Amino acid sequence: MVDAVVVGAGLAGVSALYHLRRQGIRVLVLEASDGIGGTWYHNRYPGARCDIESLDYSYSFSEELQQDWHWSERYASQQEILAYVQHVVDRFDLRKDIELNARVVSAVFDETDGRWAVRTENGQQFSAKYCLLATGVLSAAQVPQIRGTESFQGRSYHTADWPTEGVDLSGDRVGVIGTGSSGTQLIPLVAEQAAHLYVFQRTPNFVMPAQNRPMDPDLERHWKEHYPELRKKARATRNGHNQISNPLRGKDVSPEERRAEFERRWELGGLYMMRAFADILTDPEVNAEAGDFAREKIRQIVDDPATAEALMPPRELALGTKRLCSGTNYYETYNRDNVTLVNLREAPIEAVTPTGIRTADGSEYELDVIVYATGFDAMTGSFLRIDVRGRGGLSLREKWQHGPRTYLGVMTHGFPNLFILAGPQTPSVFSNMVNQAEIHVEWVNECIAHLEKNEIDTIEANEDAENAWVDHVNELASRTLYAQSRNSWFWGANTPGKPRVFMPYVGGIDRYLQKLGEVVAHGYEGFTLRSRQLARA
Ligand code: NA7
Repeated sequence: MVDAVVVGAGLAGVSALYHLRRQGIRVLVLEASDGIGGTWYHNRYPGARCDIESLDYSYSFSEELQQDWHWSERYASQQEILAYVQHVVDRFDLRKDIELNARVVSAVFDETDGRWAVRTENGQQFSAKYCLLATGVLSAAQVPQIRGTESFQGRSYHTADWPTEGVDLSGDRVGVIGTGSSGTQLIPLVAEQAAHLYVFQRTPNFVMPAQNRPMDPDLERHWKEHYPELRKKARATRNGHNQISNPLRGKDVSPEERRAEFERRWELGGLYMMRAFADILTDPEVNAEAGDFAREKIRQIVDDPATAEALMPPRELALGTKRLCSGTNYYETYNRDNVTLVNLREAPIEAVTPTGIRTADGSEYELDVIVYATGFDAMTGSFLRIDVRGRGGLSLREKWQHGPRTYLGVMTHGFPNLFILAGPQTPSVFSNMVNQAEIHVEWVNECIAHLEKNEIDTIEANEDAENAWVDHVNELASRTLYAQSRNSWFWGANTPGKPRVFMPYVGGIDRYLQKLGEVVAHGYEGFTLRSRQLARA
């Protein structure tokens, strides 16, 4: 008998276990796979690396942990983040409450006893007062429906489901489909191994140089001396980390100053370009200039002008409205003799054949290996793959059929005591995910403490508060360039049949945190708290 079931043992699930257990809640974490670490367990493809700096992308709950842990690089590799999560789990003795190979298939709220019945694929059933979904926004891998995929006689891999033992590609003819964050990180490393690499590119993305390097000892010392204030500072920013943002608006400075700032951002690397100017995501002209700057860089780096042209993101794709990629030697890789860019905008993939890939212009690419770097059913996929049912048998899939509906991203009306961690309608993917996860876990932890202390049975989001939050999320997004470039997973555009609804919250971590705090200060405003005897709004 447990008090809370947490679904998923990624960064959010592990944090939830740590916090809830400390307040005496009996917790069980159910994890579908055979290892801990969530996205960092599965995305083991060569080059997988975080695009938020490692010192920021880490838990803040233990001063000893942050003092002891040493990050070896500016941006941590997948292996290092995975080692970190496993260290945390061992250090705080969390493993004993995590059950692996326990894929949750359904979670059903029973109104008679006010508890959640959670069932796994292998038939286990658990009952808990609270159910926390920590299944991640980028965890439901997406395999495209391309004719003939099953007929391929070579080897196929998805970046988000990379074999634990690794893959030897030396001497192989490899085709990579997809040039998002995963593809653009992977491509330079595959090119070094493969006999020949064919990159099948549908939409060219903006890829910033990561400027990764070994950890600067002075920077690490500075962080270790000032962790509490740097964590606090991160929470007072829009994006939940300490990357330098320029408060100036691009339109208020001269073209020369804008250019100098773009150059500086290119050197700072990675996502820093997103913070070049306060209006980079709202002023089309400033954004277009940043895009032109990046296109010019591509032209300078790539030797063959036709390849450079094909690698340039189209002008209608505002910079950053598809998640900006952060890579190492990405454009340089196209100067290698063993790399060919296949421009799917000219001729899309027609079929996967037993021996490779055929495009619509009749070209046949003979391959030994196909790598699908084709992303995720993002933001909602992992939640909706579970049959979640609330009051009166209400199905979450049905409720969200036209897009996610939540109050503060943390709960959804009709589903008492169901908490959604770092999911849709939160800053999540626009922020530092560890910070976002911790913010949610702290809020839920405090909420559960409040319920327990006051002998309250259930908490549920009110419909009107939820409607207002959904409107607010949409309204903020409509003021940005995201509203004009809808071809991204932020809009569900990459998943066939998914409604085109903008899913993340663009208001920023700072504003979001303030709202979470206000709701609590006003006695859980917008929620209904019920106990056996009385119901009060
Ligand atoms: P993304 O960013 O969704 O990228 C997927 C890529 O796969 C993208 O280039 C897609 O092209 C391409 N794709 C998808 N389906 C097809 C088909 N059928 N044919 C050709 N190309 C296809 O996923 P990632 O894993 O790279 O990154 C996801 C997030 O993880 C990332 O944003 C970071 O936040 C971490 P499209 O752009 O749709 O034309």
